Amino acid sequence: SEAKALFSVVGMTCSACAGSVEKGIKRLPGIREAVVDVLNNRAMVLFHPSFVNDETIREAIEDAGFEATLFR
Ligand code: 9UX
Repeated sequence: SEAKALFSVVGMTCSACAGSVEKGIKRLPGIREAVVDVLNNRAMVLFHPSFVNDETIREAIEDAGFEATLFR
């Protein structure tokens, strides 16, 4: 079944920043959907937990250049 994670993402200042985060997340296996909200500093991700987990997604956001913490 599917899992949902919400991350707090610090440092996004424009929609291109949000685009890099979204692209970085969607490159991972097992991602169903990623919605990045630059105004509220959030990233919402739906994923298949047998393929990917919260921490791997968090690291992908960091690799895109932004500090990320699991919000819920
Ligand atoms: Mo443009 Mo967003 O350089 O950092 S992608 S402000």
